[in-house]
Amino acid sequence: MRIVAALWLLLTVTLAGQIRFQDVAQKAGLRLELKNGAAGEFHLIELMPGGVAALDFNNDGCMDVFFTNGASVPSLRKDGPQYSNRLFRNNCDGTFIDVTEKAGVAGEGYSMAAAAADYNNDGFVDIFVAGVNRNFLYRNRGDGTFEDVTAKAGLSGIDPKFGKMWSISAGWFDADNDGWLDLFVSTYVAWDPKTEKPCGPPENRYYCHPDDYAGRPHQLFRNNRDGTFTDVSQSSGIAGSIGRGMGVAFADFNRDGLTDVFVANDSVRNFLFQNLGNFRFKEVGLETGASLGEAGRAVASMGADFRDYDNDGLPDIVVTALINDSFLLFRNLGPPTFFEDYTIRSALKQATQQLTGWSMGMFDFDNDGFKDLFFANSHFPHLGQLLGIPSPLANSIFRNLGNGKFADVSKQAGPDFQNPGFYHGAAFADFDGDGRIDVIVTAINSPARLYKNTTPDAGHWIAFKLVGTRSNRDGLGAEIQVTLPGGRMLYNQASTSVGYASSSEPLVRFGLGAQPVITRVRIRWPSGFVQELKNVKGDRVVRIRETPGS
Ligand SMILES: [Ca+2]
Ligand SMILES: [Ca+2]
Ligand SMILES: [Ca+2]
Ligand SMILES: [Ca+2]
Repeated sequence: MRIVAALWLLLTVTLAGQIRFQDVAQKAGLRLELKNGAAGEFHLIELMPGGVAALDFNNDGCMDVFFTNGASVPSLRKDGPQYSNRLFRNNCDGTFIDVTEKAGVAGEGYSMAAAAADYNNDGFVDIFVAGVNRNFLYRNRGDGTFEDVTAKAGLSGIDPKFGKMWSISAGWFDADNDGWLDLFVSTYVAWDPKTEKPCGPPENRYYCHPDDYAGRPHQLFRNNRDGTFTDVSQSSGIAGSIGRGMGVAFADFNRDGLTDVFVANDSVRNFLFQNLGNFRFKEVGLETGASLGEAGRAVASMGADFRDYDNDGLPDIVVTALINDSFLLFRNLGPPTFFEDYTIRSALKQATQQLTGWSMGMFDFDNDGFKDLFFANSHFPHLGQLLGIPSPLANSIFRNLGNGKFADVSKQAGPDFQNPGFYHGAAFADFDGDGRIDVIVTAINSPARLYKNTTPDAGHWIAFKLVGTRSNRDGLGAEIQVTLPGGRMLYNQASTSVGYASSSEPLVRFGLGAQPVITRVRIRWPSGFVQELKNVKGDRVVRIRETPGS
């Protein structure tokens, strides 16, 4: 068995090409310059925007793009088209067209994040937009237009105690596995432009440290299955842990069939909310080891993904952070203690120490059967003044070597990948349907990039489009185990909440290396139903409908 595994590894390593990206945003007509509204007053919100979503709003099989955008500061008004949120339809021919006006999703206020999923199970993906002091829910009518149902749904985000909140990320998951998606909203800090004090000497103003602002509770909204939601932040225990929330990622870390919630916190320890069932959560970050960096230090965490990088069936956590923190990798070793800090052992520490990362994702970019890491990077603006280094950075791609280590292969990823920028949001989808996962990345005050994955000699692949019947329609929370000829197993799960403030394709994707056919697929649906398929041909998207009793 060990020899077979070693040979398999050798084969995939030999076959896999260098991961490469080409920026095709301009050519594809995907034009969005993220505007943060900064006008020299150094309001904290200006540092944080840029969420983007990959979603198929018209069900033609081609992934579309929704960009969030900022507003004037301090008015928080989108007082010009430069601040409009934007929806681009994928024409399925390598180009996109701006359909914002027709779709009715230009938005209002200062937007931060997008979370896409089908909350009402009608087969059309809906969009939740999180922002400063106000959130929006757009219901997809199915005819290319969206209805603002925020008030009706009860999702404007006003907290009974704290009032208006600065929501910074959000994600859909089925907390109680009743077949209807619930909503988690990550809250940053108390912020009011009228009372925000200036920081730094008068002749050299700068942004204040997050420690200068009070934290606020995260929010959980239960889907009432009738288009309305109930705020269960208090009763669920979620509001009891106050951090400075940033990215949100979901997985079932302890394999009990209930989806758990990881929240990256800025300069406060990270939270892992264990789902106890019946809308009760317990924050177990410290006791499970998923909270702190080296030497028990809280890091300035921003984005996170919660997937199985070492194919042992247990979802792991990778977190982006600030310069000098290094990013974090928590490997899930199972019970009783679960997570252990593998940042050094995975070779991520040295390689990320001088980076500041925002959105990220754990996907198999060369389809060799091992999930790699993409990081959207940039230091805070004006950091140069303080540290004597430039703030714009190039993005990073780290290849999973299959032996527990990652290698920084960014420099070999092509000339388009070397351009520095103020990169923030990133969403992942196969926009051109060639089986190689692509990336859309936003950059503050400069054009978004669409990195087409042009990796030569990428391996075989398969992607599953889930259609839940008892489970939520998107199948979010479903876990898929793929068995390759020879017995090797790969794991992934359905989640659109990936990285920072962003939302990725709902498909569950696998790189298969040299194997064009898989021996077995086992799907554990959120309903608890387990479905199996045998001898499935790869290199295509396979639609799987949940069929209990079949
Ligand atoms: Ca589409
Ligand atoms: Ca819908
Ligand atoms: Ca890989
Ligand atoms: Ca592609």
